[in-house]
Amino acid sequence: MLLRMRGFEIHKEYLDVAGQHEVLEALRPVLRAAPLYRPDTPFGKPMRVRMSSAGRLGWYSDRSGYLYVPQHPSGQAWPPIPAPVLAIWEALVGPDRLPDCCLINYYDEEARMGLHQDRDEADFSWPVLSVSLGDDALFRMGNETRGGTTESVWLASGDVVVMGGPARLTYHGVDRIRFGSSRLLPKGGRINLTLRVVT
Ligand SMILES: O=C(O)CCC(=O)C(=O)O
Ligand SMILES: [Mn+2]
Repeated sequence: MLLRMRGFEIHKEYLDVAGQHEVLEALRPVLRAAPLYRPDTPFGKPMRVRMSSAGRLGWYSDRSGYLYVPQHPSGQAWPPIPAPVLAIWEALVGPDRLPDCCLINYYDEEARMGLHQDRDEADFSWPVLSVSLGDDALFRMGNETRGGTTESVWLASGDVVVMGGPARLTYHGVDRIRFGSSRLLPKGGRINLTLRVVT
């Protein structure tokens, strides 16, 4: 089922349970090679989510700001984006240009993500595509500038959101997760993947 809200295309139940497991299995070696870590924000506080990346470039944050870098903090290159993840991009965005980065966010019981824009990429004509796995998340959508009214939707495991066109620079965030609502991840929590064309 496709929901459209504020320019966001929300593909509810895009991945069935088998498809969710396939993506999760493909992420395991990625997270072994590039373990989740907790980045610092430019404001000096650590982020609430734990993060890693796959692809040519990974999204990185520290006290000096946000940037894309070719290596995990360990110094190793990020592992490639797994094929089942690229297949979602090819199906919903197209095969002409594949994403440079798959940012991996892990939300534990306490984690959330404040309202923000994704604007560290060079070309906003490409969408950001988000894949949700595990526990439900309350996803909030605002406007192209800070403030104003917002609307929220619960994202469940297997839901895919395309943030493109008018929604590409729309503020969005995750208020909270419903810990334990899904059995996909053995230890609970939520994984969100965002696929991005960076350069
Ligand atoms: O977790 C989500 O659903 C959104 C993640 C996000 O907005 C981001 O990583 O920039
Ligand atoms: Mn974002």
